[in-house]
Amino acid sequence: MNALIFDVDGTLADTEDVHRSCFNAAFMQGGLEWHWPRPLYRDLLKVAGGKERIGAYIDRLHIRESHRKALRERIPEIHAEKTRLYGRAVAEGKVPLREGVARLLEQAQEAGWHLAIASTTTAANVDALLQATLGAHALAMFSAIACGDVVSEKKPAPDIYQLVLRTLDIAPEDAVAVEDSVNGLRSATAAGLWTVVTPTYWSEGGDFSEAALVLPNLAELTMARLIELRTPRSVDPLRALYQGAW
Ligand code: XBP
Ligand code: MG
Repeated sequence: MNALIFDVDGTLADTEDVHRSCFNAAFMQGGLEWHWPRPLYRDLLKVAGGKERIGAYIDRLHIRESHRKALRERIPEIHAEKTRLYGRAVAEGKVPLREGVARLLEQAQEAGWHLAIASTTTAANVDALLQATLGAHALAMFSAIACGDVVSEKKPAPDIYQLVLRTLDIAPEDAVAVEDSVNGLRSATAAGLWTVVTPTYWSEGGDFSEAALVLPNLAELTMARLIELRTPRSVDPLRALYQGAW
């Protein structure tokens, strides 16, 4: 059996601006005078994972080491508030699925493929997004959901994809990953996966040279086309000779 493994943030939905607003709101509620405008957030996205991203930001601040240490200790509390705010925003329907996603999920199921999730984001965020966009039974559509801190090394390390492959008990050659970012692509390809990339504003312009396919969105991809692209074409020697392919 084959599997289609989806990243969440940027791939299933363009979530990052809502993440960004929730980070900013959590900073304000925590009495911190931090604000992440879009260009800064785009740069900070090079660090996968919200807690790690806050840590990277604290590391950039020109402050005393004792102050830095105190701020670092506050990361779990700040991030928990950000997660609460994000879950509420998603449940209110603020984040729709990207174009083509719902149809591709449906076609993959019809074709008898497993559906799976490999994400850096917190599990509660994934649950909230899937249920708000695909309905109450959304979680049951996926044969494996791996996210957040279940692995010690987040993307671009291959761990999260390797975990999904182990859970499904399938080889990388029998799966396809769908990603939106350089970190995600590196993670999936390091796990040996054939990867489709659909960038967003937050990830466009990255080096996607290792991707099997780069598309502006998934509206351009059908399951039939994906299966065709994945299947190594048998060469008809006579036809190849006439077409000068030898
Ligand atoms: C997504 C992320 C996430 C979100 C924030 O990466 O990096 O960290 O921005 O989520 P990917 P949390 O799409 O490559 O998995 O705050 O829950 O960590
Ligand atoms: Mg992503």
